[in-house]
Amino acid sequence: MNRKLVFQITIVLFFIIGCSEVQAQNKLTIVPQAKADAFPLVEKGIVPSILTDKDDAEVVTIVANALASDIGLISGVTPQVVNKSTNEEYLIIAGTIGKSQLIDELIKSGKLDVSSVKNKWESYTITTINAPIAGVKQALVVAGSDRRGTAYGLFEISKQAGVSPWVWWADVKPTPRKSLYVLPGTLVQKEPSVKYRGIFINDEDWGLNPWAAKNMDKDIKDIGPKTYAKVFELLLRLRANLIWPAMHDETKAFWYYPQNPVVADRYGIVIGSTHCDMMLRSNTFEWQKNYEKEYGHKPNEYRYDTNKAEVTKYWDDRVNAAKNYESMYTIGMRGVRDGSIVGPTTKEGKIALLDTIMTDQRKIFKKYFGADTNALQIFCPYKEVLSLYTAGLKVPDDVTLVWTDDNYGYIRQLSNPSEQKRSGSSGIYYHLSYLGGPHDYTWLSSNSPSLMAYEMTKAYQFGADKFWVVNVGDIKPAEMEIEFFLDMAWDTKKWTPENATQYARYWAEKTFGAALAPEIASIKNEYYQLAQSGKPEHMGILQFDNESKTKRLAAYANLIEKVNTVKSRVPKLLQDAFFQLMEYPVKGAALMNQKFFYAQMSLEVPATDGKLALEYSQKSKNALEQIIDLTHHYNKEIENGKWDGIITHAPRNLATYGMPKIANPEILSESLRKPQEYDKRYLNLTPIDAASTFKLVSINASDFKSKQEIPSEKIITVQGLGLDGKSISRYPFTGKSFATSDYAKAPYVEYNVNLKAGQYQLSLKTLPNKAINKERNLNLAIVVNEQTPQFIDTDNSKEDKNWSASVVRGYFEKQIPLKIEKKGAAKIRVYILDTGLALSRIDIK
Ligand code: REL
Repeated sequence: MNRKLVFQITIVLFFIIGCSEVQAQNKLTIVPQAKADAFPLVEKGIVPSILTDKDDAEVVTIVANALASDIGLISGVTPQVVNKSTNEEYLIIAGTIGKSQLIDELIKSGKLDVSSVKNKWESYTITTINAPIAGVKQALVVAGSDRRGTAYGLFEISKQAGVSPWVWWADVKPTPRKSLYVLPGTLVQKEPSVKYRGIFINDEDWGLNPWAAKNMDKDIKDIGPKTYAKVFELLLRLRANLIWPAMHDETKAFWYYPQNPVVADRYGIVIGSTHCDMMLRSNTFEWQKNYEKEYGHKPNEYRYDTNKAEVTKYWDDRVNAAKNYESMYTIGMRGVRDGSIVGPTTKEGKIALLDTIMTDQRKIFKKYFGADTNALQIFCPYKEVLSLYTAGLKVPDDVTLVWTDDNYGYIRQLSNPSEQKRSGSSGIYYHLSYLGGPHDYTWLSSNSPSLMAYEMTKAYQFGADKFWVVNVGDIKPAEMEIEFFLDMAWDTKKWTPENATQYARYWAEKTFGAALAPEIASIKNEYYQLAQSGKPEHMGILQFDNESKTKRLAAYANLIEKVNTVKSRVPKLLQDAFFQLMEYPVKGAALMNQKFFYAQMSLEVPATDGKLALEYSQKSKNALEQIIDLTHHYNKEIENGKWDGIITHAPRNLATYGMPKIANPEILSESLRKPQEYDKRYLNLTPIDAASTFKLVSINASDFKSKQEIPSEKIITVQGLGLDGKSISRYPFTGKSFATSDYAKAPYVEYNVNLKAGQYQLSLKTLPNKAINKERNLNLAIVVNEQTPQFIDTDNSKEDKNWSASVVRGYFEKQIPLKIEKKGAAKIRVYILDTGLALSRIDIK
């Protein structure tokens, strides 16, 4: 190497190292050992008080108390939360800029610099200040740009001190410590990537609702203010700010209990409502059940063309009630529940009516807020509403367009260039849990971080930065997936398709400690991988070939063993957390596979081998019994029954959760023999073939021999995505789409295979994605041995008849004929014409 080059490299390294050091300082570091000038968070049984301003937003004091209780869990001593300075040498001072006198004084005196966060959205700075006020030696200061900024800042201290956001919701208890010190330095937290970030509690009838009725809001036997207070605290710990409350029949509407919105406001949480609950009304309860009580007469039909007066008043009254809260209104109209708007039957008629409805809804906003643009509004083109929108329905520019996934985690559509210019921007409604066809998945939670990162990064790159909400079912057991979704919403650059598979390790370390993290992460990732080709809830509608069954049984047996091994090393303090976050979902998934496979195997053994048939029948039955036992343990035994009612092994009593047909039904007890109910919608469902293992050649898409990229983008391998846990995709998603006539200019990958001369089938397996928007496609061009290209459209939205199968088995498949003229190495080149297409496997038979 010549000297000049060495010098240049040194300079570059100097800058890289220098910059990363500057960045490294922008963080809050809490360590167990005393260091010079470090702030003692816990020292010899002494903890500093937390000083807040009584004129600041209430959430600041609420979260200060939560932090105090977290420090109490760590040290055994709970700090006081005070409004006046005490005689202590050390204090935590927390407040909102412009709301807290003390914070404002510190700024004025030049001791606190808030220039990078002031007037920003939900930002904060945390710093140590020596001699901040008379008599105080040192303070740890949290200054928020607004009320939630301060709250997130306070919880950052708790998090860095080792307290998981799931400390209460999954009993992740922090490691006890005798001392903890905050190193001197400053953390400046910039604005979150996505402005409104939250969860939708849904299908709560057999989990959250019975549990809340039994353990939380016992007075009303429902999900009410006490439950919501805990939900809101969790949201703040997860740096979220929005709720779509529960809305099923068993639960009374959020607004029915006057304390619910009050609690939301105290916690600084924005109240919205789901895609069909317009204008913050919850129709299943408020229109169908409670209208007469509220209005003194029975309602006419919930439709706007014939019953405008009643519907308008119903909406108007809610806006009046909600006007002083931080609220977000869903506009437009659907049926009472998750169905199409009632009235006109043609598309044109529906569009015209929706147009009138939105105009009238905005008149209500004008009445209460001075201008129709002054209310936060979303429009959600969910299910059939998307087709009305794409057929020309106009949505006011300031309204946020909330795109949705197809209920299975694959986003249906994103903003085109002109939509990206809308002042209301766009957002996403995403599912981790779903009730509906082809088959519910409301029991466990298995949509992987890799899939979420792929879809949500794409959404963000296409402008969905205003609103992200995720359907979380009953919250439990979707803990890690919820946290990942909200972590992404907070900082979309931190978690991307390229590193999402590492999230499990990051999360496991924060939750269970560094020593156990590698094994826990590998269990989690394997759990997601197995669910990619068949969710536990879908095992009853999937047909696997024998080789796949054997492989899955072995893989799950291995997972159970790993769970047991790790469990034996988990500290006693975290045993219940481990059960909730790891053991129950992983074993549940494994046992669900065993239940179905052994049942099928019992029926397949030759009639002469009754012993084997009986053995398989027994194994199937044991699997179900173990699921029931584990569920009982979850509800009744852990944490002294704290979670009683939160989980059932048979949501909605669907047949899939019962005993499948076995060779020896006589071994079943009466209760196991009782058939579960089948939802009528599923009766005609033909089992769907899962990925088969038989083929001549199977190539993972990432095993290409060469590739050709184009400037300003690359071809990435997304770990944890697709059938074999690796898929390739163009990145970023905003790259150009190539017309088929231009295919030769598109990026490509090339594979070499050795085949005899002859006629074959080439099968391409991709993620069941949809084209990003109507102006783009999801095309591939396949060129074998420089022959003429064959074009393949992999857009799963265009193939409605295959959609169900694709999302359940986890891949979209297209087959083309492959002609090999002479024996030897064949060159298969795959041009990737579009972004948003993830190729996972190429099979030849
Ligand atoms: O039952 C309902 O109406 C809702 O639970 C569903 O329609 C929900 O909004 C939908 O997104 C499914 O998850």
